[in-house]
Amino acid sequence: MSNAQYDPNNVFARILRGEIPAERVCDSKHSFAFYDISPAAPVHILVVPRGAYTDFHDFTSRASNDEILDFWKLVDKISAEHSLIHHGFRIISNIGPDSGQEVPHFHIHMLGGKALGPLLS
Ligand code: IU
Repeated sequence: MSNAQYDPNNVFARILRGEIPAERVCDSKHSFAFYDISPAAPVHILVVPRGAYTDFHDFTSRASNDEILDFWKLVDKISAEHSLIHHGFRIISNIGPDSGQEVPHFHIHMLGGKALGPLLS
């Protein structure tokens, strides 16, 4: 199924194509994880699907079950390998204009490595 809304030149699409660099964390068949260039916590990892999805709703409604499972399994693997699971961590996904989503390729932020405090502060 096509997605006319998707901008194939957004920065994460370009990272996925290897056109601009990113510090890889790990990857899987359908997903890729890298460090946020401007970390908001000691550990700040972004996880993206390789497929062309603009946001969480687009991903959840159009991606295959295989892609969705692959994505969340990679998130869980990262949380274990980076010891986030032991102390706790936060997952955030900005979705659309009210959220301030900057990059229109679905991604989640994994934040941890310290006590993060209230979500909105
Ligand atoms: P947002 O949820 O779309 O607002 O988050 C975009 C994130 O992408 C933000 O935290 C940026 O620091 C991050 N980022 C990046 O890691 N590498 C880049 O080249 C660019 C943005 I542009």
